[in-house]
Amino acid sequence: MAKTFKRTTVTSALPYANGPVHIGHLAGVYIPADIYVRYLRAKGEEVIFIGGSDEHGVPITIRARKEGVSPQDVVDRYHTIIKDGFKHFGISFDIYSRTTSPTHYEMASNIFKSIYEKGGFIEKTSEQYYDEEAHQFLADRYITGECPHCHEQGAYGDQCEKCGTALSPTELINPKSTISNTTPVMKETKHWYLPLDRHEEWLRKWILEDHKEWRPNVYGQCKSWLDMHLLPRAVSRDLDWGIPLPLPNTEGKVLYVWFDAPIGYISNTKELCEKEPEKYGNWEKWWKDPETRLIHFIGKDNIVFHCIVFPAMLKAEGSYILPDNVPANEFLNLEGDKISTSRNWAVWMHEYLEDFPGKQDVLRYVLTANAPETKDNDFSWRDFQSRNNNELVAIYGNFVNRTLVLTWKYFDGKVPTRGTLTDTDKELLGEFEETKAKIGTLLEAFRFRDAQKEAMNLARLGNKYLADTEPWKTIKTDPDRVGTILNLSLQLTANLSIAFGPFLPFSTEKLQRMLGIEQLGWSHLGETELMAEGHSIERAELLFEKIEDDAIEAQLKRLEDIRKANEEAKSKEEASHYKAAPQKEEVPFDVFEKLDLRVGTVLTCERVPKTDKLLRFTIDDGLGSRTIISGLAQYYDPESLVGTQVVFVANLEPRTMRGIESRGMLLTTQDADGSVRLLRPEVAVTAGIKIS
Ligand code: B3M
Ligand code: ZN
Repeated sequence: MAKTFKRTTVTSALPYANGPVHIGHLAGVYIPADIYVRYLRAKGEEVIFIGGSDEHGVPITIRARKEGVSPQDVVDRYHTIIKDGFKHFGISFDIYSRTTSPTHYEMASNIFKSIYEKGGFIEKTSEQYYDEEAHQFLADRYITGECPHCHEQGAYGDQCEKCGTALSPTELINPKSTISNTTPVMKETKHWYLPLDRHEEWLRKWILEDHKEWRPNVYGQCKSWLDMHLLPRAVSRDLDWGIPLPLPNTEGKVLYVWFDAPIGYISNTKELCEKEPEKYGNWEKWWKDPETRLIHFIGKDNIVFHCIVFPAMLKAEGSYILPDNVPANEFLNLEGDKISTSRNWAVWMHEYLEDFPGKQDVLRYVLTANAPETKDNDFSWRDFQSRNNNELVAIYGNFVNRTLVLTWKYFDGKVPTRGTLTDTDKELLGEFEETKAKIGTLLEAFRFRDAQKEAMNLARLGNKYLADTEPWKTIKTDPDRVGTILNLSLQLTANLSIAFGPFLPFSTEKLQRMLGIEQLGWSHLGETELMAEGHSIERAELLFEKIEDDAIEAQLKRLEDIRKANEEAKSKEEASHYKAAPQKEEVPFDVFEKLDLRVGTVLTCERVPKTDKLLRFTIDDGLGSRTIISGLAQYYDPESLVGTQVVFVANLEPRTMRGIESRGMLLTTQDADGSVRLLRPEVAVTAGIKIS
C-alpha cells in the first residue's frame, strides 16, 4: 500500500555556478519541479521547494584561473545571473541560496563530522600526482597528456574528449600539470572514503524491491550500478576551493563537491526556516520526519549521486529520511545536436527572457510538451513557433478570447443566466470532472507532458463546443440559449485557468484577473459554477500572441553563426594538431625524372555541367592547348582562374571523366583545415616550362 505523507520536500539539482542555465536544464529539472510544486500548493498541501547554486568543484577553479579572477568572483557572477533568471522565469522556489553560504559550511561540516564519529568513513593513503612547482596535488582535470587509447594530445586526467574514454591520471602518457606545465610527481596523500560496499545490501532492497515504481530509466541505472557492485568513494580532495575538511591536521583538504552539494538542499532548507519560522516551522521536520516525503528533481547524469551516494550518506548519518522518488529526466537536444555549454550550443534562459519578453509561458509550454521524460528529446525553433501559433494561440487563447469577446458583445461583460441544459451541455460539464482526475493522476505519476496535453484537450473541447453550438448564429433566434452557452463557456474558461495553473502561471494569473476571480485552488477544478451569474468580467486581452517568422529566423541565424564559428574553431584546432603523413618509400632519381611536370597558363575554365566538384580547364602547355579536369569547383570560382598559371603532370595517362578526356593533372595541396589550393610558380613564367 502506498504510504501517506504529511508534507513534501521538493529539491531541484543545484546548478553549477560556472555558467548560465539553458533550456536543457529547464526542461529536465526546473520546469517539472515547478509544475509539481505549484500543483501541490494548489491542492493546499504542505510543501517546500528548495533550490540553490552549486559553487564548489574543480571546473569553477579552472574557469577562475583562465579568467584570472578568484573562484568566488566566478560563482558570484553566475549565482546572480541564474537566480534572477529563475525568478523572472517563474520557477517558484521557496529559497534559492548557495553552497558558499555560512549555513551550508556549518551544515556540511556537521554532517561530515557526525558520519565520521559514527565510524562511517574509511581512511586510505594513496599516491597521487603532485605539482612540485605549484606545491599542490592535482585534480584529474588539472593533468593533461597523451591518451593511451587514441593517442590524442591534451587528454584530461579523467577523460579523453577525443575518443570519450574515461581515464585515470596515471594512464596518461607523458602527463603535464596544466598549472605549471611541469611533469607532476607521485606523492602520498590521505583521503576519507564513504564505503559504499557496506551500504550495498540495504540499497539493493530499498531501490530494487521497495521502489519498483521509480521511472524505468532511474531504476535501470541504479540496477546496473548495484549489479556492478559498489566501491568506496573518496569524499575529500586536495584542493584550495571548497569546505575545509573538519578534522585536525588536514590542511589543504576539502570536502569533495559531490559530498557537500546535496547537503546544500538541507542547508538551504535550514536557512529558509530560520528566516521565516512562522511560515515554514523547524527545518528538521522537512528532513527528519518519516511523514515527510522527499522528492529530488534532477537530470540523468546525476542519478547515481541522488539514488545511491546521497542516500548512503544520509543513512550513515542516521537521522535523515531518504528520497521517496527521484524523477530524473533524459536529455534535451537543440536542433538535433547535443546541447553544449563549451560550444555555446544552447538557448540560454537569460537570453530567452530578453529576446521574448513576457513569453515565459510559451517556453514553459513547449519545453513541457517536449519534455525528455522517457527518452532524449529535441527542441527546435520551428516547433516552438508552431506550438505557440497552433496550440497556445489557436486553441487555448482562441477559445478564451472568443468566450470573453462574445460575453461582452451580447451580455455587456456580465456572466449570463444559465437555462435548461442540452445533452451537448451536459457532456461538456462532464468533461471538467474527468479532466481533473486525469491531470491529477498524471501529475502524481510525474507525467507532466501528458498532464499538460489533457489541459490542452479541455481547451480543444471548448472550441468544439462553440463550433457546435454557434452562438453567433443562435443569438438572432434564441438569445437565452446563447446565455447558457456562454455561461458554460465561462465556467470552462475558469476551469482552464486552474488546469493550466501549474504549467502556465503567468497566463493563469492574467486570465483569472480578466475573469475577476480569486486564485482558485485545485479542488475547484471540475466545478461548474465558478462564475456566478451577473458577475462582471474584464475586457478581453489576448492570452498569447502569434510568433512571426522573423523572430524565429533571427534565432536560427544565431545558431547558424554559432555552428559556423564552431566549425572554424574545430578545423583550426585540428590544424594545430596536424601530424605530417609518414614519408613514402625512396625512389631513384630516374624514376622521378619520368614525371613530366610543367607550368601552364589557364586559357578557359568552366564548371562541368551537372557536377558539384569538377572544373574543366583549357591549358596553354607551350605546345598547344590541352583539356584537364580537376575537382576544384568547391574551392575556386572558375572565372577567377582564367589567365593564372598552374603546375601540372603532363605525361599522366589520359582519363575520361563525364565523357571528357582529361590530359594530365593539376598539382594542388590540401591544408590540415581541409582547404585546397593550386600550386603555382612564384612569378609568371613561359607557358610549357618544365619543372625540375
Ligand atoms: N551541480 C551537477 C549538475 O549541475 C551538480 C548537481 C548538484 S545537485 C546536488 O549537473
Ligand atoms: Zn583518446
